[in-house]
Amino acid sequence: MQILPNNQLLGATVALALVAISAAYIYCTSKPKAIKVHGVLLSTATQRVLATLYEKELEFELVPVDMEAREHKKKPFLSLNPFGQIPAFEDRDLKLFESRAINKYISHKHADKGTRLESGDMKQKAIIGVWMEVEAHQFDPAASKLTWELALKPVFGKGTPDKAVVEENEAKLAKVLDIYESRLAQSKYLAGESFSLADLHHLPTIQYLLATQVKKLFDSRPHVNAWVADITARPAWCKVLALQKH
Ligand SMILES: N[C@@H](CCC(=O)N[C@@H](CS)C(=O)NCC(=O)O)C(=O)O
Repeated sequence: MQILPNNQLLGATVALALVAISAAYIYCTSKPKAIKVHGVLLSTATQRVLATLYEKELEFELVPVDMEAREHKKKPFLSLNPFGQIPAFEDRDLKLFESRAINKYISHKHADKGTRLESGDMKQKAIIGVWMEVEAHQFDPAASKLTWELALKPVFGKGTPDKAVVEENEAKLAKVLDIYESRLAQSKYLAGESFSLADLHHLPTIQYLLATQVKKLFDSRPHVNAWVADITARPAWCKVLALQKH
């Protein structure tokens, strides 16, 4: 028995399909995301985590923190990070802070998704671990001070760069970059032939410093220069930069 003529039946089927697709779209886009990053886009530590999430092709929600209102120093933010710093991270019931630890968790949990940022091989894992520590303890102290003095102080209207601090930290960073230059003459990336978290962790400060006088320290070292060009052009990193333009 035919209830509707053929063309009406087709029309009704298409309409039903459209309703179902729209409902699925609305559900997916409005569904609360399991991963939440509490932070701000100008923050280097927040950017470090976002770069990893994009490399891993994971969905997340960026929850803005009103730093001017010192929201990060008050409850309820302090329950996410008792040190009152951004970013803070939530994956359902798991709450983490410290950008590098967050990144290790993400890359471990989602080892097979998106870009491989760590290695299953013990020796390779250890080498990546060494260069992650180098970034945190050798590179970042000088790079962060220079980022603050030369790139962020002007943005926040906090006065002019302190020349002595800049000089001291340029000298420190130059020494670190000499070691990077020899390392990168041996392998394309810091921990070997593949991009890893060890490289990724450098991105936020390098990106800021490229717009300052410190760029010369990268440019003058050919292997460092090629590495910087390579890692700052990664699509995942470009997505982090694009977020800042919105
Ligand atoms: N080691 C921490 C550093 C976090 C950090 O210094 N966050 C900065 C923004 S990039 C911050 O919250 N600054 C405000 C403050 O320390 O009061 C990490 O990697 O997550």
